[in-house]
Amino acid sequence: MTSINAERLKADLGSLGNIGRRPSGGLGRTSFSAEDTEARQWYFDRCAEAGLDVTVDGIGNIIVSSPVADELSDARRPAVWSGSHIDTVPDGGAFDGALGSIAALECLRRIHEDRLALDRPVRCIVYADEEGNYAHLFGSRAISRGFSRSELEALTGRDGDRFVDTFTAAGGDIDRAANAVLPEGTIDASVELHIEQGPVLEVEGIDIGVVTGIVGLGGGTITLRGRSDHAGTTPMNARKDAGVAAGALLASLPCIAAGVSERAVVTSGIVTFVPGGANVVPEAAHVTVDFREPTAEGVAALESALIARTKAIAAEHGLDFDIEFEETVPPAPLDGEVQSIVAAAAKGRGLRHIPIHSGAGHDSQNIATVAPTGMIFVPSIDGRSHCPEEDTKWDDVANGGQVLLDTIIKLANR
Ligand code: HGY
Ligand code: MN
Ligand code: MN
Repeated sequence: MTSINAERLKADLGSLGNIGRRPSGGLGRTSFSAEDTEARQWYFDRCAEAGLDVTVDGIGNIIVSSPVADELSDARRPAVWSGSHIDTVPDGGAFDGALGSIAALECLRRIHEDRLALDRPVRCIVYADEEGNYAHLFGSRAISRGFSRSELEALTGRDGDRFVDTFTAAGGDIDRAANAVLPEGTIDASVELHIEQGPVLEVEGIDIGVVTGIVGLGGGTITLRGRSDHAGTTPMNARKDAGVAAGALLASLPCIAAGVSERAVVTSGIVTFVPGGANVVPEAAHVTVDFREPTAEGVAALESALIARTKAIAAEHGLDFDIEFEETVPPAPLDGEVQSIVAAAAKGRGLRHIPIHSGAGHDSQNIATVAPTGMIFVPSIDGRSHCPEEDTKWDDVANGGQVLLDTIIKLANR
């Protein structure tokens, strides 16, 4: 059985984890930013070092192949894909996405180095903008569902930049981006290694999570529009204060989630007041919302509840409002056969494993719409993620990498 080079995997995770490091100790590699571009160049260098071939598709996904392995396999057959992302949330951790991206590269390097003759070719992928600076799970969505040119032109990032401007400045071509959908049947099967980003595996003393499905999610921006006034001379009962209305909306989020189900979650991570003066009653408040539930009905119910609550608050405060929601990303059940192969791989390595549902969104939920797809989780220390404290034990990193390699080989030869 082929083994990963765990030391190399660990070293690569360590060096990628130094790119985009913030004073807080967290990582800031927002997609298509200078830090993300530096990380992508680092990744290209690792591929070149290993003698692997790299292409970048129309939306910026990086696709890696081994000329040696392709020579030995039937390169005309659809490929087994594995990968994740290397962009991060604004102050994120060193394992979210990076683990699955580097481990997939390590698997392809080992297949390449050992000249494994597999029945199917293997590709490792780095998906662009998984963290949704422009749209949730952007890169994998663009190759599975696609974005029209007008949709791409309407996209803006967290910092208010237009996607087309940032993307073209980073060397992207919008015409290619609008035509990035994969030809049907390109992917034979897909498997992604990822940290759990929750507490279950650690609390239950489990090594490997065999992911059964991924949560559905939606999001966007709710804008409440009032009137700017002097903070000192305007009586409280004469205001159209968008800030106070935004506060009422934020305070109602727990109740909105509980009103849908125990597993529903709603988050607002960015609130912007306009004009943003401490002594000015805000005329507008832009409130981002991210909402999730394991079922499509639950996601739809959250969206309707947020709209209804916004309408009620706007009426109560005498304000106008706008709501701009992205198209929701459907929940994805993962493939039964791939799950069994992951479970058998974990068992084969003497690792404790359980089925587990993902409350985090992943590129795999888009890829699952075009190919049989599975995911492998490893424990997160204290269940923390999307923060500088995000951490995973090196033994778990090595276990995850090995189970990923065993799974890829099994998928390629099944
Ligand atoms: O938001 C998520 O669940 C993922 O990290 N993009
Ligand atoms: Mn993430
Ligand atoms: Mn992730």
